[in-house]
Amino acid sequence: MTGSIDDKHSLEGSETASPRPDSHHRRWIRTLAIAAGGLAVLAVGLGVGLGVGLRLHSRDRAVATSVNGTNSTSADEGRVLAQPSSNFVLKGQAAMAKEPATMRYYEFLLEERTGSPDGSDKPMLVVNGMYPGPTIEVNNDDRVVVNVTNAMSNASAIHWHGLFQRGTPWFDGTNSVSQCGIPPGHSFLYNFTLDTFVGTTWWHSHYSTQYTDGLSGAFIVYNRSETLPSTPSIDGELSIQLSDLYHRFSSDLLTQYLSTNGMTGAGYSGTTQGNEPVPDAGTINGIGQWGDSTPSYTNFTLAQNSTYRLRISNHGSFAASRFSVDNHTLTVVEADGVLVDPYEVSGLVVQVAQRYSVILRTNQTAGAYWMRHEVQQDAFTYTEPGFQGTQLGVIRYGVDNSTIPSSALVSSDPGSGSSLPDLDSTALVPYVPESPPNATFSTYVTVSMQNTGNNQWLSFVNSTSWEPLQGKATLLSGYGFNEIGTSQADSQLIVTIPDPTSGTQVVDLYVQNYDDGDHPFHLHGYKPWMMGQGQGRYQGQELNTKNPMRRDTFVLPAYSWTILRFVADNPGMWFFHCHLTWHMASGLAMQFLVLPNATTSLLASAPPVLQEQCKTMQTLGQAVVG
Ligand SMILES: *[C@@H]1O[C@H](CO)[C@@H](O)[C@H](O)[C@H]1NC(C)=O
Ligand SMILES: *[C@@H]1O[C@H](CO)[C@@H](O)[C@H](O)[C@H]1NC(C)=O
Ligand SMILES: *[C@@H]1O[C@H](CO)[C@@H](O)[C@H](O)[C@H]1NC(C)=O
Ligand SMILES: *[C@@H]1O[C@H](CO)[C@@H](O)[C@H](O)[C@H]1NC(C)=O
Ligand SMILES: *[C@@H]1O[C@H](CO)[C@@H](O)[C@H](O)[C@H]1NC(C)=O
Ligand SMILES: *[C@@H]1O[C@H](CO)[C@@H](O)[C@H](O)[C@H]1NC(C)=O
Ligand SMILES: *[C@@H]1O[C@H](CO)[C@@H](O)[C@H](O)[C@H]1NC(C)=O
Ligand SMILES: *[C@@H]1O[C@H](CO)[C@@H](O)[C@H](O)[C@H]1NC(C)=O
Ligand SMILES: *[C@@H]1O[C@H](CO)[C@@H](O)[C@H](O)[C@H]1NC(C)=O
Ligand SMILES: *[C@@H]1O[C@H](CO)[C@@H](O)[C@H](O)[C@H]1NC(C)=O
Ligand SMILES: *[C@@H]1O[C@H](CO)[C@@H](O)[C@H](O)[C@H]1NC(C)=O
Ligand SMILES: *[C@@H]1O[C@H](CO)[C@@H](O)[C@H](O)[C@H]1NC(C)=O
Ligand SMILES: [Cu+2]
Repeated sequence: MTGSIDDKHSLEGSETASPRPDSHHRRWIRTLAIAAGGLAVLAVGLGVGLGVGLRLHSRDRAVATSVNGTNSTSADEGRVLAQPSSNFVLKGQAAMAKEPATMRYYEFLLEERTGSPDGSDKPMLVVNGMYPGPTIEVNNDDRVVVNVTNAMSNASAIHWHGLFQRGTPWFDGTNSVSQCGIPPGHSFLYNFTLDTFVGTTWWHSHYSTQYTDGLSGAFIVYNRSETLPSTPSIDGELSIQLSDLYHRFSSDLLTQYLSTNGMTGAGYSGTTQGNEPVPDAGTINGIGQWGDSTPSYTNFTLAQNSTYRLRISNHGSFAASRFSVDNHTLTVVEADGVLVDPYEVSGLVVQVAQRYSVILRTNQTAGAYWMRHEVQQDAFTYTEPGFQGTQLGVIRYGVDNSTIPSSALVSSDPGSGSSLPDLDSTALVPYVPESPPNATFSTYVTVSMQNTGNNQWLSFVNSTSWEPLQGKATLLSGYGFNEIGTSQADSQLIVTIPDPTSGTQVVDLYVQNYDDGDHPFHLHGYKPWMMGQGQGRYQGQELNTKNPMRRDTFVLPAYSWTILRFVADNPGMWFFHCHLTWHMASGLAMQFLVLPNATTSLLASAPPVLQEQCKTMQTLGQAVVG
């Protein structure tokens, strides 16, 4: 993020009637300072003595690491390990239901390594030497403890997408919002329960564009007694992780994206500024095919005449992903952790950060079939040389486990699993109906992308373009050293939902997308209802109060309005942002401070390491900005 505060001011001057939230969050800062004063003194005391001396670079690290799922040794030091396909065969709900409620402990070691997911070497950031990182599988009554050790040269933070973090908002893993970043050479212990979340999700770095370079993995939360709608027994479960793939390191791409000449450079004849980086390829479970390299495929050997649940997630940074399995109908039964009425499709487009479960029946002729990941190109604004959008994996049954589908079918079958149309995500209906309560609080924001007075192409929510504040976290503001300065606050749009004097706050969030692009937005801490959406401006159209779809990641189409509703009963500072990494990094984000009084009370039990790491990050200063 290279935008300066002055750019924001110049833009703000060109807008009218945009009241700033300053008064809200200044009051928040004051309230917190009083309530947390005692804790802050303790925390600052503990923080003394930590500093740059603990910085560590991955190449200096000599220790062999024992990790979850695989071990790294000196032989593969510096290379990303290919995960065997068997790592994506999940334990599954039936087996997990037999395990007692427990604490699930994981160790994550974050490192810089060279990988080649599609046969082309590239710099990566990975957990435990693997891409994708380890799959977390837990029951919804478990406690999850993840010790994240940062052996990279920049700070980091790991977000558990879609989980609510009720009572522990400081474990949400969002840089500059819930924590200040885990400094290089430091560890941070995430320790949380699952509350009401059940289903398919994922974890990823929430520090700058780091997850683009590989810091992501699946996170599956099982419910011991879950039975899927109209699905007899499940014989097996698979994790299918889709992603776009860039050959260049994300921070280089980001610098060029934000530069005046943009991705295509000064000599390009078309519009160049603001064109998002176009990926080179894509992956299924970390494996893709590109160029002349010998293709490798993720592959599953399944049992014939059986029923499988495929838990699909899009870990991409920019492109939506279409998934299909040749000659097979897929039945959608879950979206973002919400069971939905069964919906049979030929294929489905999964937006960035969204998840779906589909049922696949191995009821066709014994053989090997392509799983297809078509990297969606509709948002691409220029041609990336060598781009390869069709990415394949193998599902086979009733044949030898080395069989792969006929190469003639690589491009001839468009992935029409059947004659059915693809998923229309707006037609999804929650299987367990809910009627949203009436709203008690409403807020309105606009989304836009604009050129600033300083000729920078940035993203805006109202008149703010979000910037992470080095060594600060808005949730923790008020600890003395962590307050947000007035000038810095210009990049922070914080809407405060006040503590109700009685009952609960129910928030309507009305978002107007003024941009010509679609944006997959994600709200942390909640799973809002989609009350309504339409082209143009909202003009009082009736909202859907009867069992609207609820999910944590939803698309705001170009030039459209959307109304989301959520019961604001989870105190904390919650990020609301576009999930395309380029857009988030150019400012497309805001925050909700939900119930400031209740949040202040909670913060009394926040671990002191949060403030220690803020202090360390302030000491490191600009040396490690992400
Ligand atoms: C965003 O700006 C609009 C005017 O464009 C204003 O009505 C609205 O209240 C602003 N929202 C916030 C949260 O400040
Ligand atoms: C992950 O690895 C750690 C250290 O080896 C081990 O203690 C822990 O039990 C493992 N967790 C799982 C879920 O396998
Ligand atoms: C990893 O290393 C530990 C300790 O050396 C060993 O017990 C374990 O079996 C290894 N795991 C794998 C998957 O090789
Ligand atoms: C987390 O891992 C680091 C690095 O191995 C270790 O030094 C630290 O003690 C661990 N923290 C906890 C709470 O286990
Ligand atoms: C995790 O948090 C719980 C509840 O605060 C606490 O009892 C437990 O000791 C913590 N676990 C670790 C490993 O710190
Ligand atoms: C699978 O089902 C088909 C049709 O019912 C049957 O002909 C075939 O023998 C079955 N195959 C196996 C391996 O059970
Ligand atoms: C799969 O479907 C295609 C037509 O869509 C057909 O040509 C092909 O024979 C089918 N393959 C199998 C193994 O049934
Ligand atoms: C296979 O299962 C699908 C549902 O997944 C069903 O629509 C189709 O009719 C079945 N085909 C056969 C040959 O049984
Ligand atoms: C393939 O079959 C061989 C021999 O039965 C077995 O050892 C191996 O584990 C199988 N591999 C897979 C991926 O199923
Ligand atoms: C795919 O299957 C082949 C044949 O069983 C196996 O050699 C290969 O390792 C598999 N690929 C992966 C990524 O596991
Ligand atoms: C909710 O709002 C609707 C429409 O404004 C109204 O008819 C209904 O009575 C309200 N329900 C409650 C519980 O207040
Ligand atoms: C929240 O805290 C503020 C400041 O301490 C106080 O004035 C207000 O009454 C509190 N609100 C509730 C609902 O307790
Ligand atoms: Cu966006």
